[in-house]
Order: sequence, then structure tokens, then C-alpha cells
Amino acid sequence: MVPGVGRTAVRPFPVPGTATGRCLVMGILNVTPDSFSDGARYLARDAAVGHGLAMVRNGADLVDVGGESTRPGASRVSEPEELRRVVPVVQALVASGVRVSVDTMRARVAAAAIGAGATVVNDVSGGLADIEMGRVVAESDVTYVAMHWRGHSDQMMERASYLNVVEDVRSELLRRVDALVAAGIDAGRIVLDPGLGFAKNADHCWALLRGLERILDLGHPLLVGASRKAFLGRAAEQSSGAVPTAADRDHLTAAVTTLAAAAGAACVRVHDVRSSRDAVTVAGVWQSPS
Ligand code: PMM
Repeated sequence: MVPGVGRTAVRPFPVPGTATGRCLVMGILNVTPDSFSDGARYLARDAAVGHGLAMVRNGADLVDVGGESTRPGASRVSEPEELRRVVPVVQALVASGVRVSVDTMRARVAAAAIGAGATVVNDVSGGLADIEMGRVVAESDVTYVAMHWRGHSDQMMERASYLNVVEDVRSELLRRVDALVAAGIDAGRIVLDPGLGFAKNADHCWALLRGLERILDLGHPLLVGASRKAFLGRAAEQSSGAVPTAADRDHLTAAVTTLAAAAGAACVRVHDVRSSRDAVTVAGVWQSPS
């Protein structure tokens, strides 16, 4: 039996107006020149907004706008450049009625995006990269995604060392929750994310997916970000001998979405929205009482 499948209820993603009975699908909108699978495609504002709207037509519940690549080895973008990439896109999507999340580690970018109408702050550093993040989020009423993180992209793979990856990630996330609540964030607004691929090798990622229940039992909704990541490419290579390109990993991603949704994830963050919406539907029907 696959751990979690058929047993765990979804703890809903706490964003007003979104569906509550199923895993949400967050569409990825990287307004960057260098993200690993879609870098440079949506750097122009109109192209970015058009892609965001297309993801909503394909079933995205939220669009996650990011202006800084976090692929392994990436160097940091300046704050003014991140603001310049992100804020106009957030504004335009919000004006079109889209629910927007901002993918940033910077408090000032989060504040500007909240001012432009974002209702979720997705912080891959879980508040560790910018000491002001807790205060900015506490002063608003947005949902906060705290991802497990051990350092910036240029150092993270040196830090991929664990005694027991599931238990270590769980306890480090718990420490982040305590710090974020101490900074004034309502615990009910905190979503947790195991941070697949961030200071984790392929074995770590699979162990975390098998162990989602241990993270879920911290009592927070869970977001899973597996989309097109290298550990999926590695699995396909082991099974077929060929390494799929990042853009060819959407079927692999959708398979993870089915299992993550069935295991109780509240949200998946994906590039290809339609296949993951279908996967969420399958997981929901599979689990509905007959
Ligand atoms: N992964 C990436 C960026 N942001 N946010 C969350 N919460 N979880 C993730 O796993 C995550 C993230 C890197 O992927 P991308 O370059 O395709 O956006």
C-alpha cells in the first residue's frame, strides 16, 4: 500500500474563497531569466500576465509569481530588480480577479506584493533569509508558506546531510513555526512545505514524499512542490534509460500530484496546471466514499 493513500483528509489551504474539499493547484509564474525549466519565457510583463491568465483558465486556483530563481547554484537578484519584475505582474493579475501568491524571500518584496493585492506569501526560506519577513507577514492577513530551507542556492547542496531526513525536516519546520508565531503570525495562516530539491538529493525527496504524514501531523496544511524537479528526471532515467528534459517532466509531476493529494496535501505548486488538476480530480474521486 502507498503510505497515506486513501486515508488522510485534506487540511485546507487557508485562503478565503478557494475550494476547501480538495488539494489546490498553484500555477508557477517565474518572471526570471534563469529558472530551471521556464527561465526567460515570461520576463516581459504581458507574456507573464498572459501565462498567468492561461493557467487560471486551465484550472489554477492561485498563481505564484516569483522574480528570483532558486535553482541550485543560482546567484541572487537585486531587490530593486526583483520588485521591478514582480509587482506589475501581481497588480495586473489581481486586477483580472486572479488569486496571487508571491514567491519571495525578501520582506520588502512581500510587502510590495501584498500592497498590490497578493494574498499569499510563499517564502522558500521559511523566514530565515530576511529577519523582517515575520513582522511584515504578521502585520497583514495573508497566508504564509514556510518551506524547509538550509541556505541560498549557491550553498544548499553542501548542506544536504541528514541523520533522518523526514525527522530532521520535521523538527526544523517546527522550529520555524515557533519563530514565526513568536513574530506574531497566526499559526492558522501558516502552511508548511518540505522543500523538495532544496538541500535535498533525490533519495531525500522520495523519503520526504513517503513521509508526508509525519509533516502533516504538525497540524498545518501542506504544500508540495515537485514540479519538473531533477529527482523526477532521475527516476525516469532509472526506469527507461533516457533523461527527460525539465519540460518533459509534467507526467511525472502529475503522478506525484495524485499521490500527494491522496496523502492529504492542501496544495501542489506546478508548471503544467491542467495535468495536475486532473490528478487532483482522480485522487478526490478515488477517496470519495462509495
Ligand atoms: N520550488 C521552487 C520555487 N519555489 N516554493 C515552494 N513553496 N516550494 C517549492 O518546492 C518551490 C518554491 C523551485 O522551482 P521553480 O524554479 O520551478 O519555481
